[in-house]
Amino acid sequence: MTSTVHTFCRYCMASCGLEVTVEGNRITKIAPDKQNPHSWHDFCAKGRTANQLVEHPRRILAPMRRVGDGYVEATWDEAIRDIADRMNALIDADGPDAIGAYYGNPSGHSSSNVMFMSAWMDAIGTRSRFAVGSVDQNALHVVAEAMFGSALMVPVSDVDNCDYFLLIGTNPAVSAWNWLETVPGGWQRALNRQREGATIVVVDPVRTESAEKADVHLAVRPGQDWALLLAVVKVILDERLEHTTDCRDLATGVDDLRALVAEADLDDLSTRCGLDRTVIERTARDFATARRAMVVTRTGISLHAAGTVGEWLGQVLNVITGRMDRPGGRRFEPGYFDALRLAELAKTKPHVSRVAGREMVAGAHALAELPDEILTPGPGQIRAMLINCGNPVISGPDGAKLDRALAQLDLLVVVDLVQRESHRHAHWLLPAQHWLERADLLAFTSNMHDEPFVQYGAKVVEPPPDTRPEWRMFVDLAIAMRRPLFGARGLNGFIRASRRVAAATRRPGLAFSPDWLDRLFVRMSRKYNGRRLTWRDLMANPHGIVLGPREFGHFRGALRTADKRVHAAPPEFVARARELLAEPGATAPDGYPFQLGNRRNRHSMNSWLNELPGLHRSGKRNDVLINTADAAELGIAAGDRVRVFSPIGEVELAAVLSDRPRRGLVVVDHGWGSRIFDPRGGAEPQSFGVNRNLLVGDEVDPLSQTSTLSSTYVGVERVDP
Ligand SMILES: Nc1nc2c(c(=O)[nH]1)N[C@H]1C(S)=C(S)[C@@H](COP(=O)(O)OP(=O)(O)OC[C@H]3O[C@@H](n4cnc5c(=O)[nH]c(N)nc54)[C@H](O)[C@@H]3O)O[C@H]1N2
Ligand SMILES: Nc1nc2c(c(=O)[nH]1)N[C@H]1C(S)=C(S)[C@@H](COP(=O)(O)OP(=O)(O)OC[C@H]3O[C@@H](n4cnc5c(=O)[nH]c(N)nc54)[C@H](O)[C@@H]3O)O[C@H]1N2
Ligand code: SF4
Ligand SMILES: [Mo]
Repeated sequence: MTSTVHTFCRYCMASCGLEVTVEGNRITKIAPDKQNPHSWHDFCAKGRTANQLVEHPRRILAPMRRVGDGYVEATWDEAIRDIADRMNALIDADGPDAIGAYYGNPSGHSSSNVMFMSAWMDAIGTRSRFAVGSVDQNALHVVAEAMFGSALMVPVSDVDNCDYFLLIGTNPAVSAWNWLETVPGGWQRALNRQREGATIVVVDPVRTESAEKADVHLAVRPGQDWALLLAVVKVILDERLEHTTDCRDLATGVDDLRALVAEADLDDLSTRCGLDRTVIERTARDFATARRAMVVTRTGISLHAAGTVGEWLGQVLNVITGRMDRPGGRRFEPGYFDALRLAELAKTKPHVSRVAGREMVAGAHALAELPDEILTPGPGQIRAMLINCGNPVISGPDGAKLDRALAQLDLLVVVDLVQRESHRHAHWLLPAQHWLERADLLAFTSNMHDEPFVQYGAKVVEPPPDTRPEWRMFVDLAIAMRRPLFGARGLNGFIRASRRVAAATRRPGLAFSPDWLDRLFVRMSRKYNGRRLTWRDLMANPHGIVLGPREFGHFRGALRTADKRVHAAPPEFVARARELLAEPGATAPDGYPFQLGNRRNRHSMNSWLNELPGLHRSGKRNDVLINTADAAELGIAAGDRVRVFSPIGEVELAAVLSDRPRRGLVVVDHGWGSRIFDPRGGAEPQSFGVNRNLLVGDEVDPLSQTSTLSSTYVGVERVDP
């Protein structure tokens, strides 16, 4: 029997609407859902081939326990019992921090995963929490918290009304317009605006696919956007080009900004960022005087030591030139559900890490600290880890050190679809479910859509019988460990009672599931046209519902700062900027004259779709992109084997010569070099390309604790054949 299901893709925040054809329980076709009123416009080959991961030949299909060098299948009862007993024994001996946990990017695309993982971490009381934010968007959280009062307050881009786009450290032509916002077809829409006369400026050390189409490409020195942005702010404030009303009424701290820029010298900043002073001045004037404009910042800024300062100054530009909450600028979308409020309730207690002595950011410690927290003996040492939706050996810094650390754990539990590099030492592999096998209603991201929109992400096929959703694993684990979910007494008993009732009455719907919370959040929804959203509305509209027009005027009221103003100059950011100004300009250390840049591929998703045949030609690897003039000096020709090395590691790849990267920058795609193991069949691991993060050390941006994945200095040499 053939049926059609409408849902949306949960690989990236573009959240493309999908029309999926199913025969029996098998997906035969995935196409864009052109009846989706909001979000199908970025539809790409990753979404089109998403069934390949569902049917991955090496997929983990039942809990698997390590025995010697291999794995054997076990029941869920055995798995949960064994993990619970071993974790409880470690907690009894060493305290709760002996149990560490890491959650990666895909966990955020599920409505229940992170919530119940947090419930479980709260249950056991561990503070050994690590998350993908420290290799991605922590700077955004830190800046949003300090300036707007909530780490989750992320203004969205009003692309269709913008006349001047200043895009910094982002390549939307490849990555889609997404970080913590969903702007469907954002890049195409920006190009449409360009055809209507808008200007697109791309700031990137590489002439990317996006930079190619831009009106202006500013090839900034890697890691020095803060200097460029400070210079732009300086020109605007010195020349009195700011938006006087917003600087007086909406924001506080503009005088502190004035004091800061008075100490900076334009020529010095220009030297630091490697861009001509006249170009900076022109950019500042054009941006400030454009009718409608926005700054958009992304991972190209955040993955550097000055990432938070860069992210902050990007938002400062939006604020001081009157772009917040105005057409063509950055708007606050309230969403159908108040995620900011929930985030306040779910706030993690502050904690200082044992070895590095650093605070948590956005509820977790930095991934860069994880190896030492495992390797350093003493009270609080991590002895067991749970990795949920993550591949931190590939995605995080110094993968070799993390791999060594993971190897020495008493217990490593992995929750994933496939066993990858970070999972090779796992004692237990717990089989998760693909988003095509589950329903999601993403209340937490409802204020990240660029128009008021909601869609119930329907389940398309039934999951393999012995796989489970993550929330269920966390609930069962907490119950088996006899530790109260969310740290709230009574909840475990309630869930168990609901399961007993469901079993006795043979009505599985009576057993607790996160579906209940989704329904509750819908019941709490904001009113549109005088009425609240209902569950029935959602079910009756499988393509999703545009709840109303884009509204302006919600920003001020949504601010969570005590004085309801934007804090334009949080003291810790100003102090850090002064520190950066006092440091001499960045210079390469002896023997490592190049900086290691980074790229994404349209057909890869971080470290996890590279092996799928529908996405990459067979034998596809990552290579190293070298500026043609640099290559000539090094005696490297196209196709040569090249060694790229840093003080902590080396990798070998084929050279591709190009004038796209700035001189002094070599670029290697991230996410490659992850082996794919075969726990069921026992076949040899497969591997594609090399992991460029093996070259990255544990340096972090001190304000956001984000790893400096895009600043590493490396040497480059030809490998003699
Ligand atoms: N050099 C460099 N490094 C980077 C970046 C960069 O730009 N440059 N980018 C960074 C960024 S932005 C990110 S987000 C991180 C990503 O870092 P991570 O999130 O740690 O790693 P991923 O590569 O996304 O791996 C995700 C894992 O989740 C599994 N998975 C997929 N769906 C599900 C699911 O529904 N349930 C479960 N349980 N598992 C699932 C996949 O099989 C895969 O093993 O990498 C960061 N690392
Ligand atoms: N196809 C595909 N799409 C994706 C993903 C994917 O893996 N594949 N990942 C998704 C995820 S998890 C995320 S977080 C987003 C990320 O979305 P983006 O942040 O747009 O990611 P990138 O395409 O890596 O673009 C980052 C750009 O920053 C540039 N850059 C590096 N260093 C600097 C610098 O110092 N200054 C400036 N100005 N630029 C610099 C790089 O050259 C690169 O072009 O993409 C999402 N979309
Ligand atoms: S992976 Fe592709 S299809 Fe899926 S949401 Fe992102 S852009 Fe859309
Ligand atoms: Mo990311």
